[in-house]
Amino acid sequence: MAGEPQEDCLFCKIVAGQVPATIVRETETTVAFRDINPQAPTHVLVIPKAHHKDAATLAAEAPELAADVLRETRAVADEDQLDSYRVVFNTGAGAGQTVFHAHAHVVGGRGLAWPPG
Ligand code: IU
Repeated sequence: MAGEPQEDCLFCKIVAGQVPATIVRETETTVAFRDINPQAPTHVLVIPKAHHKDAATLAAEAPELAADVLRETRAVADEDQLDSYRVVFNTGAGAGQTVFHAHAHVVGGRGLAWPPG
């Protein structure tokens, strides 16, 4: 069923406390933790606690939860005192998505080029 935890999902395991992560914020519906392979001084992932495989599915199945995730990206940026930052949802393997539980990358703390690679 949409949103149910998946046994083989790494991020569901982080939500359940079964896999360690450096958690920076948690709300009733979301968790934010530092990426284990940071690409910038701030590189935090914001995920919904419920399992949705990517941002498109999340927006379609649970739009209020998608808004919660987006709101939390701002809170993460505030916590790290970032005026400028980038929010990225890699969506699909061809765009670099490797973990199929929706997540927003919050990246900042250095200059960011555009277009991205
Ligand atoms: P992607 O957009 O699906 O490629 O992002 C997945 C991210 O999850 C990637 O930046 C990894 O470094 C990160 N990550 C993590 O933070 N903790 C983990 O245990 C694993 C991946 I596996």
